[in-house]
Order: sequence, then structure tokens, then C-alpha cells
Amino acid sequence: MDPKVEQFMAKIKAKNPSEPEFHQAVHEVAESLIPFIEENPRYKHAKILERIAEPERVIMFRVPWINDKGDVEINRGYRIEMNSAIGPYKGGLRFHPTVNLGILKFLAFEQVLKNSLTTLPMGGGKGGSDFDPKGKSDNEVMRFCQSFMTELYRHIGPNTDVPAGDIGVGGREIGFLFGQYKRIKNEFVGVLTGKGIQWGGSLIRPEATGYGTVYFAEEMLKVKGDSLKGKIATVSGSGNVAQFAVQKLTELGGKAVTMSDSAGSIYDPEGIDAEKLAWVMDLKNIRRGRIKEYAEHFGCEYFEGKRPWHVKCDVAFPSATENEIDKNDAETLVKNGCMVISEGANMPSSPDAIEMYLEKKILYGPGKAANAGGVAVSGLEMTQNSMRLPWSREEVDSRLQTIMKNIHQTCVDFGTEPDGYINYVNGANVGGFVKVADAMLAQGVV
Ligand code: NDP
Ligand code: 2IT
Repeated sequence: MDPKVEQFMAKIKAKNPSEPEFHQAVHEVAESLIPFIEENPRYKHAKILERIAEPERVIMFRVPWINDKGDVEINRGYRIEMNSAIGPYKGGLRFHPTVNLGILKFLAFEQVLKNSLTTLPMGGGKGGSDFDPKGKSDNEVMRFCQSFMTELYRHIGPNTDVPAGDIGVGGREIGFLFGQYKRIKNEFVGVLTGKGIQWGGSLIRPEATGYGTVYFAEEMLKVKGDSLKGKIATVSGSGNVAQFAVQKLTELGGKAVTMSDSAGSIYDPEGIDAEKLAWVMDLKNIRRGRIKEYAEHFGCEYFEGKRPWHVKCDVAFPSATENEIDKNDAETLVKNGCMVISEGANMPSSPDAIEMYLEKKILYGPGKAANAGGVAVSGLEMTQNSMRLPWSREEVDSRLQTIMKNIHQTCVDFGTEPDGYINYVNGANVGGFVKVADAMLAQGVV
């Protein structure tokens, strides 16, 4: 390891103990940025890297609520306000039992660079709770969301901090959160994104992350004179990102053959076509069932407790969660001829998996570039809220496509190596950093 990276990481680890995901995210970025900063000493003298690794503010709070049996339950809520150099804090809320401070700090840190890559004026933040929506009734989810917002409302606002969804937070949760904010503040404002279309939401926001990830893969392939047409794709997850990745992939002539959830994965060699996907959407979004039921319903293979990476594919879209591709999975993917990885999830590949992709020179789109379409359309939702005018599907989708193309170009500009290989990791990290760093320089030591 570069001794400068090692020194920097030693300080990060000492200052942020027991936060392995945060260390992992910062380390990856430091490896790209430290050589760049050495060549650009103005960032070094102003300690920009040290400053962006320290959240501007961390909020932690108690979330008490009453379950359907009448018992009191207590969860912990968080909001990490990471960086506001280029706009209000912006980033999702995650409700999942694994949520802790380190996980949200990694997500908030990634969000700062991702939001910068979109070219829209958004700072970075992330929040959530260790609340588990699985198995809870709608009323329980509502009572939890109301209690969560009863504390969070004082820290957020349309010009301050604008949360959205992430794992476990979709349209239902955003509705309950928005209703409580409006009730407490007596203000109908764009304080959250991912809102329903009748009450300030944007068309294409639900689709945006999955679509964007597929558009990014298409851009990567275009550089090689290739496209997604006829390609076999493995997709993990079966939530918001996975569903719309499968939809766009099919539209562009690819064939998605896997989906998964935390219990296992299905393999459908015939492809998950539009009709089967509609069934999955009903299963996951309405009936809130398990992906295993797909295998029972359509008669295909189900792998209990397994991720889908053993299935032969040309393109992989990890769209479930962090560290879902380890070194062995990466080896299997590469050995089976996979040539593109486009990350719908945040940090789904472990560091040694990434090392393998770069060594084998495959087309690897890291999450902060490849999944930026979601927050980009959140930014467009904020624009429409400010104008008090909605855009059409075509308008938003065309802006999303342009943004994904521009992010790809930024990665090419900052990440092309002397032999022509595009290192999208360096490209995204440096390309996202420059705008934030220059804004911080201009704003002084704050
Ligand atoms: P959802 O809650 O809609 O879906 C999550 C999916 O991933 C579910 O199928 C879930 O299975 C599975 N999953 C979650 N945690 C785990 C785990 N620990 N192990 C195995 N499977 C797991 O979330 P999203 O689709 O919104 O998010 C998926 C990923 O995309 C996350 O990494 C998120 O940070 C990222 N992302 C999301 C964006 C968005 O706009 N929503 C934007 C950019 C990135 P189960 O139901 O069994 O838990
Ligand atoms: O990780 C992400 O970019 C998101 N969960 C979306 C954030 C947002 O504000 O739309």
C-alpha cells in the first residue's frame, strides 16, 4: 500500500473505530485521490481530503413507537449531514436491522461524490434506522415513520437537507414521513424526494436508479462498439433498483436471468420478461412476499441462501446491498466470461473483488457513478418542486439519460489510463471530488 494512504487510513481508523464499512469506502477513495492531491497541492494544504472524511454534523435520536400488540418499541434514528459545499444535504434513508453509524457514514461519504457527479447542486447526506419493516403492518410502519419524523423534522428542510428512500424505504414510507412533516411544520414543501406523483413527486423517480444503472452499462459497452442487445444479465435483489434494472434491460434487448432477496436467488434461463416482472412487482411491492415464490410459480431453479453470481452471464447488476460480491464471486464472474459490472447497489463489491475486475480489465462501473441516476432524478424532483411545475416522463427520462452519459464522460476524462483502459473507479472518485473540493476552497475553512 502507498505509505501516504496507509498513514491517512491509520488516522481514519483511530478516529472512527468499529466502522469497517466507512473505512472501506474512505480507503477506496483515498487510493484514487491521494496521488491526485499530491499533483494538486492546493487541495493538500487546505486538508480537503481530511475535511470531507469528517461529517459536518451527525444526529442520533430515540424513536419510540407502539406496536399492534400495544407494546412499546424503541429504535435508533440517524441523519449524517456529510457535506454541504455544493448544495443542501441530499441522500436516502435506510430502514434495516443492520443499520448503524458506520454503515450510514459510508453511504453519506459515497453520496457526496455521487451527487457531485450528477452535476446538480446537491450536497451529501444519509440517514435511517435499525427499524425492520419486514413483517410489520402498515399501521406499525406509519407509527414508526411518524415518530421518526417527529424528531427529524427539526434538522431538515427544502434548502437544508432533503432525504429520500433507500433499502426499506419506498413510496409508502416517504408518504408517511411527508405527511408528518407537513403536519408539524404546516408547510407543503419539497423536503423529501420520491414523493407520490399526485403530491409533488417526479415521474421516473421510482425507475431512475435501475434505469440509470442500465444506461451506464450501455455507455460502457458503447466505448467498445458493443451494446446490451442479446446479452445475458445476472441481477441481484428484487427491490426498487433491481426491478427497474430488469425492466430497462429487457427493453434494450438484454435478458435478465436472476433476481434475489436476502433468503436466496432464482435462476430463470428463459429470462424475466415484462409479464414475469409485473408478477415480481406485485409480489414484492404489494404482497411483500419472498422471491422463492417466483420459482414455485414459474417453475425454475431456486438457490436457498445463495447469491446469483455462480450463474453464467455477460453483464452483472448487483442491486441488493454492500459487499454482496466477494473475491470468489468476482473470480467466478470473470471466469464465466462476464465483461461488465454495473453497480445498482452502494459498494456491493468487496475491495479484493474490485482488484480482480481492474486486473482483468473488465468494464467496471462503481456504484457512485453507475447508480447516480436515482439521486439525479431526486435533484430533478427538487427542481420541479421549486418551479411548482411537473415535467413529462419523456422530459425527465431524457434528462436522466443525458446525466448518465455525462457521468460516464467524466469517468473517461479522469480515469483513462495510458494503455486506454478506463479505470472508472479513479474516474468517478477524482471527477466527483474536484467540484466539491473547489467549492470548499472558495468557501474558506468551514
Ligand atoms: P429495496 O429495499 O427496495 O430492496 C432491497 C433488495 O435487496 C431486496 O431484495 C432485499 O431483500 C435485498 N437485500 C437488502 N439487504 C440485504 C442483505 N443484507 N443481504 C441480501 N439481500 C439484501 O432497496 P433498493 O432497491 O432501493 O436498494 C438496493 C441497493 O441500491 C442498496 O444498496 C441501496 O443503497 C442502493 N441504491 C438505491 C437507490 C434508490 O434510489 N432506491 C439509489 C442508489 C443506490 P430482502 O427483501 O430479503 O431484504
Ligand atoms: O444511494 C442513493 O443514491 C439513494 N438512496 C438515493 C438518494 C436520493 O436522495 O434520491
